[in-house]
Amino acid sequence: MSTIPKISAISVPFDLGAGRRGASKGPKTILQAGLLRGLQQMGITAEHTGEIKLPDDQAAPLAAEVDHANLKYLAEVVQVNTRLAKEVSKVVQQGHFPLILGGDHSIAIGTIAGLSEHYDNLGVIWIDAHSDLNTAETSPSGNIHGMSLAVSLGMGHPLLTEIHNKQPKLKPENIVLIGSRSLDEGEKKLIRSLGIKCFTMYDIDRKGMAHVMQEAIDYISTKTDGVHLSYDVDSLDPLEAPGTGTTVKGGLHFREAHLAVEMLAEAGIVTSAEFVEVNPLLDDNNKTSHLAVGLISSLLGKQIL
Ligand code: B3U
Ligand code: MN
Ligand code: MN
Repeated sequence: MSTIPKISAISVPFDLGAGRRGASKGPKTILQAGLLRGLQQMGITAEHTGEIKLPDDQAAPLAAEVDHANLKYLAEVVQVNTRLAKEVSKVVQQGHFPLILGGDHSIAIGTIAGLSEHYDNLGVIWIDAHSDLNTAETSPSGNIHGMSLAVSLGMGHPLLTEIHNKQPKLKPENIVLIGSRSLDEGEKKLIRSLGIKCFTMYDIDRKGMAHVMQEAIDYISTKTDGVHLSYDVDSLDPLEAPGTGTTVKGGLHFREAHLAVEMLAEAGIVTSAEFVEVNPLLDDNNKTSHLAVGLISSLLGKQIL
């Protein structure tokens, strides 16, 4: 990235959108792995703006009111994402680069909601083993982290789609999925019917990561006024990133994962990013937190030479 604005890191220690607990501890271990120090050593100005407050008892009456069949912890997800959307919007308003540390992937709902206030044509690069395009009707689990991209497209419970007003937050033609290898039937149908650009692991194997990333960059950069990178660490192979809740074998290798963010840095198109689903309780010696720090540093311009 040529000129990097000040980075404002926001921690979201929330994991009720996932099926397993522990991703709430992700932000702390990513910070402990030396994220801010590393960025400062690169000459980047980075601050930690603090943690998004977790759901409180106010969520309980809301939970009682709403129909939340197959939407686990709906009220809590709504509350946290409403707060996150406001914070992200504030950071953009200040002219800083929002760097969100999850947390499970349901927090993309709040991130994208906050960003959408400032962009008419927000692009999203979604690096993930999954597409997170389920709704309550198609979800096999009821876990909202598997629905966040659908919500951002305006599909799902109104309490989720109406967070931070603007609807929908995203257009299907402004999304690129990369690393997909575990898609539910309803998600496959949606990807096809909406024509969402999707680079599966097959495409990465067939064409190579450099080719896929160049296609993705060319596809998204001309028609968007900002690009958000939503990076789920389960996109990596479980051998590289064991500390995450829903591992799927056959994922990105360390070098492919880094090349993707290095090419994004070189293209200079990314205007915000989030790194999600780091679960230290499942990790091997904080390997996945250190990996996340490496990926963030590369995204923000760290080079080998
Ligand atoms: N597609 C499945 C599994 C899943 C999605 N995201 C994660 N897992 N991390 C679901 O439950 O929606
Ligand atoms: Mn995900
Ligand atoms: Mn995933």
